[in-house]
Amino acid sequence: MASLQEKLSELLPAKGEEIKQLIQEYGNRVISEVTVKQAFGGARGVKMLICDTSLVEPNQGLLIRGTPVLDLVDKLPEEIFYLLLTGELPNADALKTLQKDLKNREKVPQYVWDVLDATASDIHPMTMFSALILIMQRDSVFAQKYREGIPKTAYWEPVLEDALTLIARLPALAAAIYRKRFDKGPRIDSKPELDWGANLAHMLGIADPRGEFADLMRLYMVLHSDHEGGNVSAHTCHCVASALSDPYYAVSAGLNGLAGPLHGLANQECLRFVLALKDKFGGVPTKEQLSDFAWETLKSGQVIPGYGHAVLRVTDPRFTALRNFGLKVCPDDDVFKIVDLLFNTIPEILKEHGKAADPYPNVDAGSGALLHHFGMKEFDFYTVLFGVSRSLGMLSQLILSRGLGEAIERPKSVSTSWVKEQVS
Ligand code: HAX
Repeated sequence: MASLQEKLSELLPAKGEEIKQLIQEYGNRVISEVTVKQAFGGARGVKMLICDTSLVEPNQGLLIRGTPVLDLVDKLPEEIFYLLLTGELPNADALKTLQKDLKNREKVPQYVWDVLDATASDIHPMTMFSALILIMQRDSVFAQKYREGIPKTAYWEPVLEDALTLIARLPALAAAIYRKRFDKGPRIDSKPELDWGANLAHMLGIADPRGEFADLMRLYMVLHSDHEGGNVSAHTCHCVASALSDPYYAVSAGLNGLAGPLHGLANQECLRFVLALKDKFGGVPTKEQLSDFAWETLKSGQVIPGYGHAVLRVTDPRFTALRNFGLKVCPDDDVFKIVDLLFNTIPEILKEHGKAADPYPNVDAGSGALLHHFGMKEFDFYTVLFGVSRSLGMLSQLILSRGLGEAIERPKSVSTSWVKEQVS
């Protein structure tokens, strides 16, 4: 059975050679330029990062290694991790090997539980999640091997070790945070026979007689896994790891970016918005009521959460996947109905409002309603689930970065007066 380690040992040298040649032949060719607006505007659209795991096409949405995400919705998150890293879906043997490897690494050390048990229970779940990952830095094989002086060409191997251990432990960490933070009772032990996503569902302890919540967790983990290299979480993780900080430091940092309201926290803002609508109108509003509410929100200077995107210019296919799931599993749920009504109303309003470059729903517009349907009503927790999934992408990108010997990030900054001089 070929392991992920063996597969990468095969792939990385050829890829490294391809990049070396590209730099040798075309190292001075220009692939992007930066306008003043971009320099002050979050470097939007500036092509200055390499990411081979996935691509976000403005008119198509997320492609994982070239495959549209909507064609991957029936895959397991473990398969997606393998795909992100290698460019291929694993065959049955390779999947089994990866799943076994993850099972062998999933036990969270007691010192981590001691830290969780000692934290105040009103700390935000994302803070707990990021902190526990940071605490596990103590176990970093990469940090240890680096101290021992391994060669640069071998960096990726202990990074992969750390990544697999981290991924294996994330479901138990997330579930334990949920149970502690929201008084759900003691931690639930992992079940050896369950796949990674179903095990997360099991350890969260949500009642799931039909296995639909486990299906949702698998889907959720697939959809949120990666979104190319420039989003705040992936880019932060990449930047921190480029200093050869180990995966625990880097993923914890990436998650701190994910915790922002314009990024991963948007899913909880979205549900808050939907529930505010439901409260105000005592159920599903009419299209007119919803439209008035949306205009009030916009006129008060707030954004409509779950709508708009820095790159996308169409309905996010990840939203479509979640909506399809909702239409199958909970079409009559009031909260889901409001999400659907927003989908049919907001784009026209945002077009008329005339500001948002993308008036369509992003992934965060629908995910909260589905979690809410299954009784997970603690929306402060939602970004943790996003984080478990996004770690798959951040870590694949990180392993490849080390495997391909990428340099420390150090773009040049300039002052406002320098810009003024340039343009005058
Ligand atoms: N409602 C109202 N106004 C919006 C808007 C929305 N949903 N989306 C964008 N705009 C406004 C912006 O605030 C901006 O206004 P100003 O010129 O006054 O500053 C203007 O439209 C242009 O912005 P943009 O170029 O379309 O969008 P950006 O690339 O700057 O920002 C955001 C993209 C996702 C941050 C933005 O669309 C937004 O705030 N959306 C709502 C929050 C949200 O859903 N975030 C989740 C994004 C998905 C994600 O990354 N998840 O992790």
